[in-house]
Amino acid sequence: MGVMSVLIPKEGVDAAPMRLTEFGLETQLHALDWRVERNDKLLDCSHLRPARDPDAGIIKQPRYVAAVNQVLAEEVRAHCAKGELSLTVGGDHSLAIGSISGSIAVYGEDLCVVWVDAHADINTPETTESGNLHGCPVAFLLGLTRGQVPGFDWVEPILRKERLVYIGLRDVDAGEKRILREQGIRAFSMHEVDKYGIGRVVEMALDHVNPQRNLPIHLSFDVDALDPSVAPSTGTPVRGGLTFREGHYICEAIAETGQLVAMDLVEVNPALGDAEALEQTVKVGCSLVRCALGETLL
Ligand code: NNH
Ligand code: MN
Ligand code: MN
Ligand code: MN
Repeated sequence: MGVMSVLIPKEGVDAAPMRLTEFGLETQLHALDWRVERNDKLLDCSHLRPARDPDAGIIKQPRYVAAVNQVLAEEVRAHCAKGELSLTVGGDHSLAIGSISGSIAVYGEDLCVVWVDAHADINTPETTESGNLHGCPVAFLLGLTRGQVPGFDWVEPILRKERLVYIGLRDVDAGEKRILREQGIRAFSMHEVDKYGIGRVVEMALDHVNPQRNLPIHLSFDVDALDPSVAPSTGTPVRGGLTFREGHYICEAIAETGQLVAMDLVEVNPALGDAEALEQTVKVGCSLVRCALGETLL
């Protein structure tokens, strides 16, 4: 089988990549016949932290997050350009600004993004209530923020909203709901998962972004999409989430398309919860990646 790389940012949830590695992610991928080329350039991002990084309005650490993402974008771009599948293990979801900038630099407007999350992460500097950039990556990628946040002028907002689809939403801010409505972005919340079942939801989601199943897919998987009983060690757990099987089904169905070119696994936070919660969350993270990379039940 092909080649992949593991790229590893960044702060707050910075212990997660090592935990997944310790838990055997690389070995598990070898067992699935992947050659793994690990890229540790961003395992420690502290050298990228500027001496002074004052808030930009309400936005926290804008220059630092921008600098890490700029490096990440180039690393992902280089891996994708070699035809490798790029796996970015986070870290928080702000890293998708860099990872998707990298994959889209290679695949262009064809790139489809399947965003699996309890949250829409489409806040702009105007709508964000928290000032956390992990709640804003999609707005950057769609060009809803251009020029407003220091450090991010390198981002080429070329993701097309027709190529973006959400699964698992259930905690969407008022401003985000307005943006989703105004932009006409397709989203399958937990309501649709309950109504149609995960099989039909994934089919409808792929029909929307990738009707012929011939376009490259970037899967951005936030573990908080899963129910907190399944993935407890995460920063913003929201009840009523995807079951263990629903989460894995999404990954399996995307693997079946044969079009996965990049994946993010984000928001595992080893600092939250007890040892048992952490082991459970890390294990789930590893198995989601395995399923997306071709592990089957039979
Ligand atoms: N919407 C909130 C914010 O913008 C929460 C985002 N938190 C996440 N997103 N974990 O996936 O701050
Ligand atoms: Mn976070
Ligand atoms: Mn997220
Ligand atoms: Mn989330």
